[in-house]
Amino acid sequence: MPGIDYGETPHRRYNPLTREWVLVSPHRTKRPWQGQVERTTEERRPRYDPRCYLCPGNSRAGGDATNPQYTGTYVFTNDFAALLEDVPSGEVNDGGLLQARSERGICRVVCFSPDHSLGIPDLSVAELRAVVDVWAQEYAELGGKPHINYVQIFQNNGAVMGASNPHPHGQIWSNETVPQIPTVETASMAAYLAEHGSCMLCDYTALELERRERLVCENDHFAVVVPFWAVWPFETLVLAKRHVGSLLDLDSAERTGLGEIIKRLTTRYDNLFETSFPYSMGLHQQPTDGHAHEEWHFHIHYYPPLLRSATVRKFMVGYEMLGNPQRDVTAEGAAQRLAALSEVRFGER
Ligand code: H2U
Ligand code: ZN
Repeated sequence: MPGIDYGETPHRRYNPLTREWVLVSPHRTKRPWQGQVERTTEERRPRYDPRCYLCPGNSRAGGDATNPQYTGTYVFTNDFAALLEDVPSGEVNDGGLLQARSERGICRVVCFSPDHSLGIPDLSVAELRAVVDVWAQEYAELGGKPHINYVQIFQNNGAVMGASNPHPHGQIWSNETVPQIPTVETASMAAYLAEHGSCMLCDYTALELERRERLVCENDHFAVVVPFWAVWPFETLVLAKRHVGSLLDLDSAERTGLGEIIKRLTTRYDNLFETSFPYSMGLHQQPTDGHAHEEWHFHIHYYPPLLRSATVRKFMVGYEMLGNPQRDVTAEGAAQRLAALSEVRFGER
């Protein structure tokens, strides 16, 4: 069979990490748009907000706790944690249809900066490096506990993605059971290693660095691509150039490189629609279940919902809830748009 004209022909693409498919309908980008396209005005925030439960010195919503006068990053156990350390262990199994298991875990909140007014692109490379350091420290500490087999570090950025507060912060949920998505990724990477004798994401990074059609930006240590199989319009994948399983395998230059690439990527995102760009992002690191996980290749997923402006977002509805995800703009088209943007944030130009 001949190849596919990705920019013209409806086709399906395979995600080798999650083993899912996405329907790509490039011909639909020509369809008329009659919805609203608004510009949002940037809300200016104070550097300290007396009502913010994450600002230094303020008391939290959870009750008794008060934040210290922290000057860098600050981590605390989530006052409304989804997972708890102390739960009675129990199991329901009626032979198939009804299965349940108690689950133990620890949830933390990470404040990236004491300054309430800052977004991620406003943080300096040194400040972002400090965030990487605190992530590494938490991964080591939580993952080192015998009953914690997986540590998920993530950030909801912007109210539309569920961030409850504009103060720069992220979350960590860690628990006994490796969750679904990293479980599938582990199986995929292990099967690839067994079959090819090489790492899936090392090979994928090399492919993208050679072709460059989906490359957004890179530095010595990381590459950012809109993955071939992206579902969200401007989804990106941050790939470590070296085969590392977690932040703990990064040397000092690589940790700084990670902070730098996060700053550059989020600046590009903000410049795309000249707005503080919403997203959920998360680090995928090897499970902390005591196995070596040679197949694991550290990466970060960015899932932003915006489609065509600061106010027009993609919804995963209809066919996508019932069949499989679908996109119109190709990954290559999205990558070219992101690659063409400035790395100086629009407000500062
Ligand atoms: P999000 O913005 O991603 O929701 O993260 C904020 C977290 O902070 C959220 O999980 C917690 C919420 O439970 N939180 C506290 O732990 N203490 C508080 O005083 C308020 C919010
Ligand atoms: Zn604050």
